[in-house]
Amino acid sequence: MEWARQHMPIMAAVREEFLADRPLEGERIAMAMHVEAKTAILVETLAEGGAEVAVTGCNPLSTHDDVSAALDAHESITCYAKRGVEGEEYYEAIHATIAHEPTITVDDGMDLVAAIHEDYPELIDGIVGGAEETTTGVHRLRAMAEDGALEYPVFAVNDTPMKRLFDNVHGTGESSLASIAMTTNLSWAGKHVVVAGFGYCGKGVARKAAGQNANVIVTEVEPRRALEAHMEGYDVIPMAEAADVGDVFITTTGNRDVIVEEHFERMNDGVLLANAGHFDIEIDLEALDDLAVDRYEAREGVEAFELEDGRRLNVIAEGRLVNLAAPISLGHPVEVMDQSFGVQAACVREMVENGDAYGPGVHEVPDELDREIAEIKLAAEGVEFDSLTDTQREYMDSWDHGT
Ligand code: RBV
Repeated sequence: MEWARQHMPIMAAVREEFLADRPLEGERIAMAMHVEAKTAILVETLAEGGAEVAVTGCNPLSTHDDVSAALDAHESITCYAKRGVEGEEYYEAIHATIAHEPTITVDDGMDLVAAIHEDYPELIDGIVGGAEETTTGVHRLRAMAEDGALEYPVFAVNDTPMKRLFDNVHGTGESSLASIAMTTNLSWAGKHVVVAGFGYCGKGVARKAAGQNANVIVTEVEPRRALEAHMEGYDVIPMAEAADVGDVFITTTGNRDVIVEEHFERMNDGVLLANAGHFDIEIDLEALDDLAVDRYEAREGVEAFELEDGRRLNVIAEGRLVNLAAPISLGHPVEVMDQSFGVQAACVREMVENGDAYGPGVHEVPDELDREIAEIKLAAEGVEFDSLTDTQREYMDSWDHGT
């Protein structure tokens, strides 16, 4: 945590402001996030802003138990996160977090918002608002809002430039590849790497894999994204064909059943299968289990599924998001989480200060908050940049300067 803190200048600036102003005094914040060192700095910062914080994990395998214990020792923080919890135990921790009767929720994947709406609707009146960290969570929230079921305001932190142009692209790209390389001790150079999905995360994974001298193949279902990948120079082919040639498959789509039985049937012996999406639904492991005549731990974090004809398909980190769930994983690099969590902290402050201005539903983060975080980061990096002159500003705001 101390190491993370040293590399999080945005959080340092937020902390200084929070300690001075105590903007979260009297608030109770419930959080479900990947409980590791960088997240801990966000949790502590919110506590230092005056809040009581109850926190749990948002993935069965991403918690670092030492960090969980350290957080729990803080007088204003209760941490329920534990690595390796499945099903019921995972949800018990979510419920324990909600029992603190939050006024604010901070989610990564929307499990808190869902549990509150399903099981504790009586708490909704007392909730000012929430913030959501990830693409999948924002997607779920929008579906919920469209059904008219979302009853309090939630900021789509994921959708800000300061989050997704960095965390999703560089964070997912770097940490997924690093986790796979460290877990397998295998090289990227010369490999055929199949990246499923060319959204922000897929772009990052594809770009970083190309940078490691892999041959990158992209699969897509959206025509503009397929074209974008093609124009970036990647091979774009259907998964059914990619299955024949890939050495490593990385899913980043946020959708289910991206790699299924017909693909397993065609894959080469020894392929690696990994998922970088939020949930473990992209690779159909049930179908793979049905096909397999044997399954065993090939090495720590890698499970081999042996098929009747002797081919072994290797699944990394149980198909859960590989940059956080593999045994050696550390999540995204510190610098990008500093940005994402800087936006999170600014959103929590905004909800507390101006929550009444936001009705139930999904809200974009006010652009000036995102800019504020970018400016803190640039100052910390010693990067100077230009400002518009008055004449330029006037020109940009006018429509009457023609040919
Ligand atoms: N993420 N958190 C980390 N704390 O190490 N790494 C990645 C960490 C977040 C990231 O912002 C992404 O949107 C989300 O995890 C997916 O669950």
